[in-house]
Amino acid sequence: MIPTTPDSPDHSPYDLAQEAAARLAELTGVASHDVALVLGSGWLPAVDALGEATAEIDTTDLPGFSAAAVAGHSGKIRSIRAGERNLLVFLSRTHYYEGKGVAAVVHGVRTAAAAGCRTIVLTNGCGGLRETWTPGTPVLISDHINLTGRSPIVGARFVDLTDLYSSRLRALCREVDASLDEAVYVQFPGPHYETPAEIGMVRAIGGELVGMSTTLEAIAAREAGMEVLGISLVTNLAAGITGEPLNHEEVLEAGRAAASRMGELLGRIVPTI
Ligand code: 8IG
Repeated sequence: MIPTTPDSPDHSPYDLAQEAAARLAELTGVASHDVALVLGSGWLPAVDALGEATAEIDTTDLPGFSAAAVAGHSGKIRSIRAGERNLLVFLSRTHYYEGKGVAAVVHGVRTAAAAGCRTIVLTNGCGGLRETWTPGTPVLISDHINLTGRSPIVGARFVDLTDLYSSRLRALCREVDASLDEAVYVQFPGPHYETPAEIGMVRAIGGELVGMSTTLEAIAAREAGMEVLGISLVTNLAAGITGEPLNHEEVLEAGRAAASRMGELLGRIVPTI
């Protein structure tokens, strides 16, 4: 069980991440990693385009991780050697809606930071509000609105979130693929999808991507001093836009169908960052 305050004297979430990183180094044989990636719904098949795996471990072999709960998310961490860099790839994440607490949601991010990563790529599958985004369209996250009402940070630590989603990394992505759009990502707590009225609210507040992840991780990454890139895969139009109900299987299928494009995209972006 992860303590919820960093003030608990002998075992803060930051200490637990240090322990996880030390065990990760032992199990992978890689002393330090450079770039972390978190793969969301639909992104898993893209991992093979990143390079050769030097090790793959179960998240549950590291202190502080519990078992993955969602179909389409496997609880594994892969260490990949890509050119001169060591990539640390989380094939799944802990979602806020699992109810394990905010510290559990960001434990992977803090472990990546403790393992040496200075850059993190947060991916997700999400709903889109722009009708031109057919299922399988990748979109860069330009900023976020966190509707969980929670923070991964506890106590008087006032972390700046200006340019949270690095404009430098976004520009690099657009050099690789000039067709990439950018939009504001809105995180709802989930696990239910939105009502059409809630999607109307998202539009009114300036959001065009809706999902159940990423924002708390991005905040924890910034707190840890990492540069953050966020990429959403729009797997469905948001509720009420098409008039059809949302279906989790269709969402997974759109991800599978987009896998080769996402693999190519990540495979071209990661070497540039
Ligand atoms: I994939 O339409 C996926 N995840 N909140 N809304 C929310 N999360 C999602 C959606 C969606 N699609």
